[in-house]
Amino acid sequence: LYYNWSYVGPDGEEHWHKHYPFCGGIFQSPIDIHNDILQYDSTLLPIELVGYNLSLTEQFIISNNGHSLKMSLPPTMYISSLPFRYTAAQLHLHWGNRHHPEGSEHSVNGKRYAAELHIVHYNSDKYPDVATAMDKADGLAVLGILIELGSFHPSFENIFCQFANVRYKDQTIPVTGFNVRDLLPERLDEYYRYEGSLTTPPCYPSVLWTVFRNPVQLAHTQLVALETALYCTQENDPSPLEMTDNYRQPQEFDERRVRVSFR
Ligand code: SG5
Ligand code: ZN
Repeated sequence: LYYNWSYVGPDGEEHWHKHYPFCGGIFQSPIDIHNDILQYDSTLLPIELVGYNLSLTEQFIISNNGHSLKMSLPPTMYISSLPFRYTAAQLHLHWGNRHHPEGSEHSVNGKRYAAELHIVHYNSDKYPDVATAMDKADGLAVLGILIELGSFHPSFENIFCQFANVRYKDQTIPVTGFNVRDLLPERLDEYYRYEGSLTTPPCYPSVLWTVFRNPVQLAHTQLVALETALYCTQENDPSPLEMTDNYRQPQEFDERRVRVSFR
């Protein structure tokens, strides 16, 4: 079912559409969020999160799938301020490399940030699980958190301290809970909103995107750890491939508008 894809070479993003036609289709993400396409929308309410403070006695799985680093999230965690309940499924990251540490997917007025955190949720009012929801127009809601270079962020260490255990593709490690709210910016009322897609194959146009206006900061040491710790390949692979630059280029956005919750 899942044909090989990558961010470079003969399986790179310009070839995705051959095996995954939606990648050449409509409503694609990410985009450059620039001033000319913004439209203030007074109906955009502050994002409200429930259950983001994960239990210290429960275990969650961090895994490397060869494209990113993911942490599974429990169904007790959801967004309550959208027209449907969107229940959390997983979080993952996109980043650049040590020499070009600009690896966010969304950019703002042409400026790419260092990295980007995605918290993927599915419409649990209408669909039983994320796999069923992921190709439905109202199936997914992803929160995008831009990451810039700055001061040390202790909460990200809950994930980053596991790098050594998931260096290679298909490795997994259980971790105990922490407060995922702490990975988000302080202000949850200022954000960009548009209808888009998964940023990786199969690129389904099923995502209600929320990208927060304010970035969070990681220290240089934390960014370098993210950029150098992981591999796209399995442990015994004779030609190891570093997991870097796992972001897609901005997609065309003619006719579409990004709604903004702030003036
Ligand atoms: C990453 O981005 C995720 C995908 C995610 C896509 O490739 O990969 C990881 O987190 C590494 C394990 O997540 C999975 O494959 C887990 C099932 O795809 C989905 O979330 C499908 C529902 C695309 O997500 S994104 O548009 O937010 N970037
Ligand atoms: Zn993503």
